[in-house]
Amino acid sequence: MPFTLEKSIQAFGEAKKHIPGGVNSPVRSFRGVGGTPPFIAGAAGSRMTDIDGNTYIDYVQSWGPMIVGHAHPAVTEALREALARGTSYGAPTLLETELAQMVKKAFPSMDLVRLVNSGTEATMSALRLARAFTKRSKIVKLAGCYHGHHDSLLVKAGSGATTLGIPDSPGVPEGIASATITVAYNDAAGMEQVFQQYGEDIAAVIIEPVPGNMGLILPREGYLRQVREITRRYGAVLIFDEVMSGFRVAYGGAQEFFGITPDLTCLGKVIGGGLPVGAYGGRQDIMELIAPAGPVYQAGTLSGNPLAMTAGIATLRIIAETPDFYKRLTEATAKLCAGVRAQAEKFGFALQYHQIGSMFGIFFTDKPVYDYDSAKQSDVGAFNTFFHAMLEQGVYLAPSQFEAAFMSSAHTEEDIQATIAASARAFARVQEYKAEK
Ligand code: KE4
Repeated sequence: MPFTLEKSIQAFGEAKKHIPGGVNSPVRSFRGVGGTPPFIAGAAGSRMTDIDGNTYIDYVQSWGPMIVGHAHPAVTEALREALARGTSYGAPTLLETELAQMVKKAFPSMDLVRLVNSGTEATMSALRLARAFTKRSKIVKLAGCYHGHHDSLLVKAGSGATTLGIPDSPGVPEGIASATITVAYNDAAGMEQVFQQYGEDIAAVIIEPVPGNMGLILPREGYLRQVREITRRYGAVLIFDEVMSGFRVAYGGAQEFFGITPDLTCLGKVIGGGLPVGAYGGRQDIMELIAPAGPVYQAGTLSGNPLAMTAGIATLRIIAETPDFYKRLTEATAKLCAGVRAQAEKFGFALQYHQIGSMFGIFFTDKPVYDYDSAKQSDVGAFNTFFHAMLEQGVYLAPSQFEAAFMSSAHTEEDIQATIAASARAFARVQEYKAEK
């Protein structure tokens, strides 16, 4: 059946009449890569099917949550049973305690855990908490890291590397943006310089220990340890935003993988199994400031929702009960990357391949990528050409050079081989693109 997006094109036109940009989250609009986003009709395992009947091997997985694959029978069965007991009570349930205990088991740095509805809520609340705990107002974020859409973090670097932030979106007040300092990732000297200049006023550093929002970037040897040492020396709270890396890089996230203990951790995505869940947690002496235990207010109508808890518990249980879950997932991811790399090298493309656990990313540049500026050197046109050539062959990658891709335990050897074969034809298209440039 020839590849067509005819029905999605119509659906996108209709959606734009009712929803800004036709989507409920900007990156889904394909604005980064051009073209029309397929409207998805359903998904199972490693595959998604759109309303035109095209089927895709899915490496986006709802941007991370679907690590055991779409519509896993154990998850859907647990949800079916939970549905019969109602959808939300606005009152405590045993499920919330169970999920919190599972999270604490995987993340021993989290003495207490508060469940919320999104990663944005988790990071927003963690920052408020860090400011309350330290009685300081400034925060440090890393250029290219994304932590959700709350005002304090929709900020970009000012003119110099260590100047106070300026808004990265209309609607963010200067006063809030200027309390956020942006530093380059993988630059410990720059972090040290910021603390020498503002250290006594810095409440927290919030960092994606393994950034997945500027493409997948890996920390240099010792970098995270240096950040931990600097924040401890100045009494600033170290917040690991593991919304994406948590249960992805390892069961215990990047903090387990690299052996670093943050003061607070933010989670999301996988712990909801595809339903809306976020979480933040960490040191008892900090978390006990959170209402109603303490004075720092944070609340949510649907926080700890029984359906979301059910999907998260079922997902984490599958992971915990599958022998060598991460070993096999990491090996499958490495096999895919090696196969794609071999195809690229046949065309003489020296691209950058990053992989850790079940996360991977390819940068269309022959130069090393270690932070946001170097990531922006990538040939976005080449990536976009590759993206669409893969999509038309039934491989669904993240619609942006500056996102990460994900492998799930539902992906098969056949999926991997089909993806590698599709990449050969996609690189041929990239070669044509380069010849026409
Ligand atoms: P949400 O509010 O979207 O649940 O989480 C925000 C967030 C926080 N921290 C990290 C490290 C994240 O990656 C995210 C959200 N990730 C994006 C993908 N780049 C979600 C996709 C989207 O925005 O639609």
